[in-house]
Amino acid sequence: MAGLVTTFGAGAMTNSIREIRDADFLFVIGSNTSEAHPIIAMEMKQALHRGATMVVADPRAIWMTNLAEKHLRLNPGTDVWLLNAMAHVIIEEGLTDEAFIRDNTEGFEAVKETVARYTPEEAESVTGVPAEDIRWTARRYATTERAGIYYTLGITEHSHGTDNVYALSNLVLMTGHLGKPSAGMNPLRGQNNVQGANDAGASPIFLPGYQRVDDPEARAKYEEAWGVPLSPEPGLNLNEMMKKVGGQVKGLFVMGEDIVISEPNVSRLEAGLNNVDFVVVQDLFLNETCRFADVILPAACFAEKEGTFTNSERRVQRVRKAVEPPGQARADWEILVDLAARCGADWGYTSAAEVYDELARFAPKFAGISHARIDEGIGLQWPCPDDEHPGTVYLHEGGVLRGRGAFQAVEFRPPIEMPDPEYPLVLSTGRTLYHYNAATQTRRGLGANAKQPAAFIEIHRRDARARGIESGEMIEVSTRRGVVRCRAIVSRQVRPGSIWMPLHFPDARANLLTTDAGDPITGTAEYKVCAAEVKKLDAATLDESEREPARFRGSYYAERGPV
Ligand SMILES: Nc1nc2c(c(=O)[nH]1)N[C@H]1C(S)=C(S)[C@@H](COP(=O)(O)OP(=O)(O)OC[C@H]3O[C@@H](n4cnc5c(=O)[nH]c(N)nc54)[C@H](O)[C@@H]3O)O[C@H]1N2
Ligand SMILES: Nc1nc2c(c(=O)[nH]1)N[C@H]1C(S)=C(S)[C@@H](COP(=O)(O)OP(=O)(O)OC[C@H]3O[C@@H](n4cnc5c(=O)[nH]c(N)nc54)[C@H](O)[C@@H]3O)O[C@H]1N2
Ligand SMILES: [Mo]
Repeated sequence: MAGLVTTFGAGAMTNSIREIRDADFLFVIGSNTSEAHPIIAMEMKQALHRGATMVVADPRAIWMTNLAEKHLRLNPGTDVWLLNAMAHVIIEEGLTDEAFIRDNTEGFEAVKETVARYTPEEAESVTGVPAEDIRWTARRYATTERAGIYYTLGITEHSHGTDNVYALSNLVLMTGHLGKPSAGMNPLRGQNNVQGANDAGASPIFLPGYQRVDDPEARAKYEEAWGVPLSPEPGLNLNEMMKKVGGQVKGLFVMGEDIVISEPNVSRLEAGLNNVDFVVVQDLFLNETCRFADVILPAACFAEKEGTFTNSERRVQRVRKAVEPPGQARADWEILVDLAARCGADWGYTSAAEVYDELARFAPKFAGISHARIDEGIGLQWPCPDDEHPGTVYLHEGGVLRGRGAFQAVEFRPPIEMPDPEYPLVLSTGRTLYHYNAATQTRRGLGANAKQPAAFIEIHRRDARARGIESGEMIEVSTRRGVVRCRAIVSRQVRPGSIWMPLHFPDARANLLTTDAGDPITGTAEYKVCAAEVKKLDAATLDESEREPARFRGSYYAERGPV
């Protein structure tokens, strides 16, 4: 997201969660908000109660589409067409904010030229969304003062994810929906503290606080502070790194990730893992990746340690130790400090507060934040440049931060793998309310497991019937990369020609199927589209538990069942 970093902040929500309830128009795109961000979905519902209008752009029927004024049910991977056509309408009908464009942005002409070719009528033929709905959405978005965009992985997990984000930010810039309350561009972050990890420099291109590794001034500051030379070369992103495992990458230190569940095209990754010299896993549990580990370091969980978490709205909050860690488990930072000491580096930290002080000392965005300041209250939102600063509720007030917001003209590029006669279905993957990512933490809890005990795939009635598949039966799902078995859930949640499965289950890993093609800028994998086929399994090949569909009754599947 390089462009966004220099123009729009750092890939965080521009606005705050509390502002959502005051929005008058919500454009929710590629976000299954009620299952993946239920707290934010509650804010959205409050806005709807006040009379706000919501449009949801999503290939699937999700809970939020029941509440939306319109559901733009686009074909997977066609967002650039949809968004460019919305820009087309906004320009054609003179709904742009000319003063905002003039004073705050650059590059509008190129976008104008590009989107002129993206007519709503042609967009309808590519996206499947009626041209009139595209026009209506564009008008309402442009002409509502408090109009916010909320997006997640349906936008980013594509080989053209960055293009999708640019196309969205073009809409924000041309309508001037920035630097105001209840508006802006709001990526809803994923894992707890993924924002904090990025802020702290867990990225191949940034030092802490979004200071680029190839910026000589920033580097010099850290070289002096840390007393070591630093490489000016950006490192490998996750996608590139995983492809080099077993080749150029000879060792891995895996901390808080279950890569053999969550990385794409995982059979290729496993082949690589069998070929590396040394693997360390630092985790709460013996996760699936531990099968490949030489050493396992037991870590303490959130309730067993001090520190901070930073949420989607850039709010740095204190986390406090409530219970002692079990056995030999220790806080991640303590393990890392000891490891550094064994390698000859004396980092000298004796508490999480000291680690934070170091972060704040050299990263201007967090300079005014410390454990002491956030011990009371609900934390502080960065940027917070000094000890007196109250924090920043929404970004870009009174003009785009750091100069001008750059428009980026983008052309549609289809997903890397499209359906063909051999693999005629589009497979998409994601998450459900009941499990959390690799499910390391949710498979052990009885409640979530009772609701959703095993892997499943949603398939439209028409495609199921054509293959003689009934709801609840075991089927085989295959792509060019792998095969898994799971239950079929016949459902109109998915469009004809599309199938959908969660990534959560080790017994049927979605990522044996997915492609590891990545976005050229971020490396984010195309988890949302690949070509697949399904077939009914011969009853003779089923084991006892697979033959018994009873445990599916009364569960999540029945609730969602055919609609
Ligand atoms: N219960 C629960 N909550 C979670 C998680 C969890 O595992 N379980 N994980 C957390 C994490 S790490 C993250 S990153 C977030 C993710 O949160 P989300 O991104 O909301 O989760 P996904 O299930 O990946 O769903 C993305 C949505 O995009 C849609 N989509 C798919 N393809 C396309 C497309 O081409 N265009 C458009 N416009 N939409 C598309 C899908 O149908 C789906 O509704 O959730 C977080 N919250
Ligand atoms: N097919 C498909 N694959 C996907 C996605 C998709 O939509 N589709 N989404 C992707 C996304 S957005 C994400 S974020 C990833 C998530 O994938 P992962 O990061 O692999 O999954 P998680 O379950 O979030 O957590 C990983 C591990 O962190 C451990 N852990 C939790 N707390 C701590 C701690 O405090 N310290 C330490 N050391 N360990 C801890 C857990 O026990 C668990 O083993 O999956 C990605 N993979
Ligand atoms: Mo995520």
